[in-house]
Amino acid sequence: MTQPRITVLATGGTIAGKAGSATRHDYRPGQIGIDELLGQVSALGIDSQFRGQQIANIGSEDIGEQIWAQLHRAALAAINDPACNGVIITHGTDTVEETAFLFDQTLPADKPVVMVGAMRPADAVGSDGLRNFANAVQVVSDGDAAGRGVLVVMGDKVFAARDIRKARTASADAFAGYPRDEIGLVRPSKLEWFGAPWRSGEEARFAYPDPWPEVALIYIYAGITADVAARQITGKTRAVIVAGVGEGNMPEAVRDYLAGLAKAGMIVVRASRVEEALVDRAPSDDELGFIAVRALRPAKARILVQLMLASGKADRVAIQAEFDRR
Ligand code: DAS
Repeated sequence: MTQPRITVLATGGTIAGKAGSATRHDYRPGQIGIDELLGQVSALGIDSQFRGQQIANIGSEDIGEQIWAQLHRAALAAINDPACNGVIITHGTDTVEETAFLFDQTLPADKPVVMVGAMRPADAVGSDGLRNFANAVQVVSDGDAAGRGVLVVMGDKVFAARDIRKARTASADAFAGYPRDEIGLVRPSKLEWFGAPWRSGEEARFAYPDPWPEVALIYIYAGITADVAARQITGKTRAVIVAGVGEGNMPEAVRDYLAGLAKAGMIVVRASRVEEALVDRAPSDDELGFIAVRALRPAKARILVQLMLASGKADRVAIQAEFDRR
């Protein structure tokens, strides 16, 4: 079999980070360039050809529209290149779930795109970066990896973009999935999938947004007032995602305020701040003009609504249908 040809797009994060000491707690993300990382990978004896491209070298808390646009262009170019068999994106773990979901919705599903990060800097005791990278190579090179959307490899688990979230701040086992947990298990030498690809041959679901519509995200807590909620809405806001308590609940005054916005045409989506939440439509949603998020986390719901608004799909029924099919 010929060697898989893999494009590696590097953005930084802890997988490219160094502490300067094997035991220090603080460290700087994005210290190792793609050439150095691929040099370390070549010492692992992996039988693949890599083409590296440094898109950024930052902590993923700083990733946003500008770097997303560059990264998306590079990923699409690699997917369209017949000489490339798959794409690996190295990324910080803090926002990998958002980039994964955005790309999952805006890239075709016919070539594997695998994101990977690390929880421990490259020079820490028990550093996980190289192992995670070797696992990502195993996944991206697998004949069954395409048709599952964007995948994220963390530790020995493979997650789908819709499901993954960072669930812990300090552990090499920091990620979890919901409603599905991991969809595969991987080691540098072996890969097992739990189920067949479900998106084979699928085109990108949405065009890449330009410009990005403004969508607010309001985090609900005990005691939040309608005034505090209103401060997050500007004249340009086209939709609001409410990270509600429990099953997408909020204080009555906030609900009345948002129902007023919905009456005036604003898209209002009830999501939940609970880690594993399923927010179904309630009878009151019809009356109030709200949309129920189903299983998506608030930040991913925000991206989905932005994609829909940017594609001219501002209709409430269409947006609810989109959440229902996720
Ligand atoms: N600051 C984090 C980030 O870049 C660290 C990490 O990668 O885990 O997302």
